Amino acid sequence: MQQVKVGIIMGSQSDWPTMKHAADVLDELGVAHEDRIVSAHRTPDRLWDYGKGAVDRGLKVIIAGAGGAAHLPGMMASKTRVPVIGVPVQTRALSGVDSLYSILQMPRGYPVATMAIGEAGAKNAGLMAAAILANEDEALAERLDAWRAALSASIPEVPVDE
Ligand code: RP5
Repeated sequence: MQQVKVGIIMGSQSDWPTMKHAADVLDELGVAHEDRIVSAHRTPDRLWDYGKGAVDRGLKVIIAGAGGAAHLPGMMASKTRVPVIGVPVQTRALSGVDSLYSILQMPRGYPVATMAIGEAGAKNAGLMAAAILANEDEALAERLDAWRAALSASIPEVPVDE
């Protein structure tokens, strides 16, 4: 079985429809991942244990998605040196701008690589994680190059009336 190198964590079950876009693109690229609910506010001990064990368990990238007062990515970045990619989940009250600012404005010293709000951000987080791993994995690099070429080829040159 493939060693799991990507951890996808999220603050709530309600984040999964967004974070699934990260999982799906990793599946497409043949990258093993684990998916967990880890909440900064509701399960702080779980967050701490996850961050503490991340290096020893062989995780190379953590994708962390949360909404509202989205402290999960930043807290995880404070607990482990495994790179954290943050995904701001779109919220009803403030459309995800709250999530974005909560994740983006880290104090110097503990970076989080922050993606766009919502599904596009989650998908890009998966692609970013794959790109990081592809630096040390030639077969994955080839699959990622092919994925990017296919996307490029799917874009028509001339617009049509719909
Ligand atoms: C955050 O609060 C979660 O990341 C989620 O985006 C948001 C709302 O959570 P639920 O009330 O839907 O569980 O911690």
